Amino acid sequence: MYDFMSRLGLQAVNSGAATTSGFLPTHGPELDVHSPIDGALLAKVKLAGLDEYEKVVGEAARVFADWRMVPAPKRGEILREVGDALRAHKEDLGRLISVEVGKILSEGMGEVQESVDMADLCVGMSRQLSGLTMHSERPGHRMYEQWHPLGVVGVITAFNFPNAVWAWNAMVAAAAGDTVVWKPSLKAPLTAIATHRICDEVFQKYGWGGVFGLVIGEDKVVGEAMIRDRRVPLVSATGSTHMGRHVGQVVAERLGRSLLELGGNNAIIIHEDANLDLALRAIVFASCGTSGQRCTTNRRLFVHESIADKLVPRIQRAYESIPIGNPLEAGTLMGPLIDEQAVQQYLHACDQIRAQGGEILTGGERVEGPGFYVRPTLVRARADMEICKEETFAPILYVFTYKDLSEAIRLQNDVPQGLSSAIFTDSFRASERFLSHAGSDCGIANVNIGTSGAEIGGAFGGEKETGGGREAGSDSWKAYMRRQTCTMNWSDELPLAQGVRFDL
Ligand code: UN1
Repeated sequence: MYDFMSRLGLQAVNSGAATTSGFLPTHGPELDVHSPIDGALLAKVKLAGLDEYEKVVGEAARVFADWRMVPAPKRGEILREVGDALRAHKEDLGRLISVEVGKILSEGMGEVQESVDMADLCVGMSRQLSGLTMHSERPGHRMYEQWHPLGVVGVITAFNFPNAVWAWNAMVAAAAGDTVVWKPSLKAPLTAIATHRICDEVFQKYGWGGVFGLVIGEDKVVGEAMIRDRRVPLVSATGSTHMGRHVGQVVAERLGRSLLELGGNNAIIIHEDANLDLALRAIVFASCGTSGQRCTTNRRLFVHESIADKLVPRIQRAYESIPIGNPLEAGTLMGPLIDEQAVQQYLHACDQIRAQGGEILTGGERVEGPGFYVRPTLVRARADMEICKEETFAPILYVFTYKDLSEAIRLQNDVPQGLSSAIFTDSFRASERFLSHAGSDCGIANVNIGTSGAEIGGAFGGEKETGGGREAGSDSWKAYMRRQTCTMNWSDELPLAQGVRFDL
């Protein structure tokens, strides 16, 4: 047990007892939580069953009735304190994320910063939930639209961003006047518990316990209950396309809303005039950062044939020297994968690559010893390799060469997923083509930066099998509210629209 874990209030969890704020069950099946760093047992967490799910969702629905009536800027004031509370715990939470999911400390802290940024953004957003006014075609009439809180928002998160992706949703939802029920990944429950505790404490202080709820349980128990629950008008889910397809279908069946942030198969195009020093750093961060376990990880690289011989060996050297190891140690750039299953999937993908005629330039194997470490893998790929169209959640990069930009853009788009994309070029024409209607088909398109590490101010999400959802900044808040169009008649007449006459 690490010191910072007790500072985050996790000792009670470790002994299997209920925590002080009583949001974890006291009985029921227990989950062992291990660190991917060395496999050490970190804690035991009691899993929620349907009873606890009922309790938390019932509470969220009850609290919603009052929370929605609090003026949005007042809701924002509470979020300001939530942001401060996260700031105060940034170091400990960042460490917990490193220990629980294996990302390097700087990325663990960066993730908490992303949540702080979300809280800050939503303080301002709470004063900007504005609708439009329209000119009525009828004299003495006025039309406008307003945005109302929606209800209980279900938030299903993945292990790889166990803190920030919840914040993308929860902060916006709370500003919008919704309440939130969080179902985190069972691969990262401790970060969820600590995050929930920090934020819930602020809400409790103002008498608003229940705005944020947490249910840690199995997909097939609490996940299924949530997606079928008509008291949950919006389910926001992050994870694999396979999971999202199921969530989307079940929620659609009851005509609920879903907001899906699913698999990516992101690519970087290196134009012939690219600054290769810049490109190299971006490629390695985007492809190896978080050990290739971001939805925004760069998985494919299209290099102009005239510069491939210069760039590819440099990437290979960087891959061969990247420091792999304990993510808490300074200097480490790649920590472990999340678990043994992830290592097996990586090894299976490497077998497929060989079977499909790909040439592994470096990597393709696990690092011997305890924990779940693998080598970053660089592949000279063939255009017809089926595996390049799939998302393998591991540090594997497929390199292709191309002759002209249209071909590169076509190949980049020729996958089922559509999350993030980038081009490296100093050419105005090339970057504009990449960003044009006939350019990248992804939700994110960058010039001279990699595919990952998006800021929260923009709307985050992607097209096609990535699910179409948009979270975090810009006008993403609209998904968390319901729009109402209002027409006001201040005249003494009752004219009908479209010139219809209906005289009694
Ligand atoms: C994810 O991997 O699910 O753009 C989210 C990024 C981060 C968020 C990634 N800000 O890489």
